[in-house]
Amino acid sequence: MIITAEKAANLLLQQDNILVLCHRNPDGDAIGSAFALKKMLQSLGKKVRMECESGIPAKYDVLFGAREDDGDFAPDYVVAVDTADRKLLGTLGQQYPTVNLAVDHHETNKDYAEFTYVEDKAAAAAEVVFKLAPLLGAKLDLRIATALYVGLSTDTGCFVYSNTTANTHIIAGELISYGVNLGEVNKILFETKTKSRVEIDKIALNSLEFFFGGELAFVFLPLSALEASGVSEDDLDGVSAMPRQIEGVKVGITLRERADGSYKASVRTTCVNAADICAKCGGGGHKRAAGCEFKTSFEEAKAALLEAAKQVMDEEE
Ligand SMILES: [Mn+2]
Repeated sequence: MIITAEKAANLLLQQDNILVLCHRNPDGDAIGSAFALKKMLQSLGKKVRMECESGIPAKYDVLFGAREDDGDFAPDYVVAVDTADRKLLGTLGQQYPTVNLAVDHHETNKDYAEFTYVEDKAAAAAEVVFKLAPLLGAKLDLRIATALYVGLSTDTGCFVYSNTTANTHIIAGELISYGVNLGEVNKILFETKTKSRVEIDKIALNSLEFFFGGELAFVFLPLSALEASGVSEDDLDGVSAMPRQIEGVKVGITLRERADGSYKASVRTTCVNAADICAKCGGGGHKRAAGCEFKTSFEEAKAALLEAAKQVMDEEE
């Protein structure tokens, strides 16, 4: 059931043993918004633990001490942050079959939780959690502000994607006033590349193909290359952004092979609805960034993606 920010805050205020989950293969927004919500609720005297199927990447520990021992207790209330679909919780979705509250910014949220609070115009879940703070009566501090800033800057590509609004900047400005170390945060998030990421960039550029008069760029990352490079999910997100940086490209598709034989597509667009393309293949996401999965052959997955993209590009013309 869809609820308002006020109702979501009231539900949280009634609980004392809370588990905060975020989606597997978490990005800066998933970790930042889940961590910030946890710290806010802890500051109100509640017992709160944060969990993520694939763990918390080390860089978020460097940024705001994201890895900490929250203690082991049986939660009475389960909250999922930045997670549009129960499936994205991975094994935690089976371990905690009832999600009591979802706090999200995905237009495509499946309303899988008992209560769902979505701000679908928000650029990041961090914006949504920021809005909850005064309603909870929780004060921000440097760590919470840094976590929320990391969420905002991750989902807006450092405030350049078209989801960035005046409100995003107003919130960022307030967060910065807590003393967020912008130089360090932005270097870690947007400048530093791992060596394995550079290896994958080489593979990606070599595999690049153009379709539909150069309006669609397609990249394939075979499992052998992914395993040889030791690249992380986080790195792969950066690779996916590359095809649409090319002049004239409206749709960039990165298809990668996974260890179980399935394929994962990341669709990034400049002016075509990426969520619509992925919805035709059973996936979803945002207007400019979406994803879907295939349990078919590579050729079938590629053909389905090209067909879906063509349909949406034609419809929007
Ligand atoms: Mn997000």
